[in-house]
Amino acid sequence: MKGNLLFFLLVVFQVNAIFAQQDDLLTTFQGHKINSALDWEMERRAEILYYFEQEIYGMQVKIPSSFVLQRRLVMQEEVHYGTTSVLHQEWSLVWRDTLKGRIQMEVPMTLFIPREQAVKGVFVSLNFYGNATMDTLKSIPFNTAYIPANEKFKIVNHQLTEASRGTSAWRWPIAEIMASGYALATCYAGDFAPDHRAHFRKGVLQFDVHSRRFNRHASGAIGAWAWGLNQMMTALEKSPTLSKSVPRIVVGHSRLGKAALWAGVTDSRWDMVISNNSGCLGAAQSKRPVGEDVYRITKRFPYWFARRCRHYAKHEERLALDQQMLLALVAPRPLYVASAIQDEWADPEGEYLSWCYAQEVYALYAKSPKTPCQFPAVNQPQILTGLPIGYHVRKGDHDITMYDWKRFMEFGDLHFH
Ligand code: GTR
Repeated sequence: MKGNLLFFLLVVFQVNAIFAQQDDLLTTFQGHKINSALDWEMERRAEILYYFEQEIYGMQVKIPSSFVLQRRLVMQEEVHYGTTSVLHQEWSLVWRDTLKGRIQMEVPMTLFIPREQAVKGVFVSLNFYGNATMDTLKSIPFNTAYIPANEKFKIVNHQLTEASRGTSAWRWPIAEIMASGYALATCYAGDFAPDHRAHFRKGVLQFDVHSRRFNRHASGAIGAWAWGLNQMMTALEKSPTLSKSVPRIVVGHSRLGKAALWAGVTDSRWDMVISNNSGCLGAAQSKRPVGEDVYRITKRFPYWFARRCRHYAKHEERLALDQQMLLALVAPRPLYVASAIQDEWADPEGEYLSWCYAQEVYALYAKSPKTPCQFPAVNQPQILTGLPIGYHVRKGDHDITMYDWKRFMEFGDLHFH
């Protein structure tokens, strides 16, 4: 009885860590000045990562140690995109509980690898409506998890239909990616966490040890998507057709851009991190009163974040510093942020500012030239030799387009060759 009461009190009055207001990325919550990359990593980086776990995205997903990830090759074939010969593989990622001797979760992964040249890098990305929407290839199986209703993608009764095939192909310029020598792997985000407030726990979060109890710091859907991306990398590392030395690039658009950033931050195996139009609680500044704010995002999508995140709704002033803290956690690895000028909801200039302010941490690692924080003109990408971070704002609206992918590949070419 006493034990229960104590547990109840602990749950209800969870003590929140105090994160002091900051006006400097390089000053710790305790007021220590950071002067070196070592101090950054040992002190400041660690506390900022903890801050984002506790306050925004929730603690990193942790599944029971009896679960093992296995991969099964379901199908492979040679396909052609223009003159490029491509190996198309369908994988099934399986989490088996070795204690219970049963499969707890199964996620299909679609992989494309250019065949006739050394692979320059592999883009790893989640999709919004199922793998089969990215291309018309009949050999891509249908995901069976819940899919949000959407006429544009021909989703009927929350499932894919034959007419869904290739409906998001404009977002996946496979021909260009393959011709440029990059591989591409994708999974459906909803397999890791369905994008719905009533269903989001039906993916990995049902096994997350932190989500088991009433816990306002447990992960939301973004954390589950990030976990999925990190697991995809683990699966790819074992791939016989993709050498381990191939650089791994995590990329995502919009809500999945937030997830790509969180994956890049929580798993240092990523060699490059790309955010496309990630907006509020992605790359954008939270304290700039432009576009989406914490109140609106947590009201509409409360399940994306830790429950604790609602504490900042209409109270952005309570947040420590701003989202440059998140971007800086990628350092010293190459980071690319992409915006679109008409995407006002994501606040392109706010995305740019976080990117620009994060340079302070990159400067601890190398004497890289810092660009002054001046919002660039549309379609004038900041991809410069010696600069570990890249940025562009393109013309047009909220989307991920050929223009964006071409810049990502230029940025990859610059850093990996
Ligand atoms: C919007 C949301 C944004 C962004 C976007 C998307 O409704 O407010 O934060 O994530 O969805 O994912 O397309």
